[in-house]
Amino acid sequence: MAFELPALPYDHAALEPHIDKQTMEIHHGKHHKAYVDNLNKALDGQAALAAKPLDALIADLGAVPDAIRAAVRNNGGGHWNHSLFWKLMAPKAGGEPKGAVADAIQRDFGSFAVFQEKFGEAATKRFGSGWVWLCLSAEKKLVISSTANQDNPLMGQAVAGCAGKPVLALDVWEHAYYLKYQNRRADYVKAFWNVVNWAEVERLFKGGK
Ligand code: MN3
Repeated sequence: MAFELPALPYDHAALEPHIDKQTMEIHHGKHHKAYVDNLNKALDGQAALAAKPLDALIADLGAVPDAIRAAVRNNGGGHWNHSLFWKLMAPKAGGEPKGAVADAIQRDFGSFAVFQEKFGEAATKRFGSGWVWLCLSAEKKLVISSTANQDNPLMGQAVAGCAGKPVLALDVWEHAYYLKYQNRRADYVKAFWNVVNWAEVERLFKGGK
């Protein structure tokens, strides 16, 4: 069974005016699709690896042959990251979280405002292309980190430079915002807060897959 591009859980225009329709069309239909296609291409003839669930595949890159490891890391990471990212946004969403994740943000950052500031700082400071993460650590603490390219915390400390279970993610590749925001990454980050699907963040925080 080859990996497949998941459908967007809403219309391409549903996140307007914060994330524009054309960006969503290209981001999902071209960029994400290319990660899926290139992952399948890399795994051609690798039946055992191709049969693994995606999270298990990218969490154990040591099991991937040298010749295709970079391709699996980049494209498997790209597929996993974007599949998560679409669900972390929603129309008529955003604002402040409620419930258990709100309490944990308060506990680990002092306030929602401080958390937003630190997450935004990680986003603007990430040089080049990458992602910003809010993860639940092994000690059950919420931590902010960022990775380059399509790396993610599932790949572990040694590969990605961070670890933990992602509960919130932000794509800071230029392809995620350039059409509408050009070089203004900080404005894109500000807009992101209007579309965060906190119900999904809460579900992941509570142990959902
Ligand atoms: Mn992207």
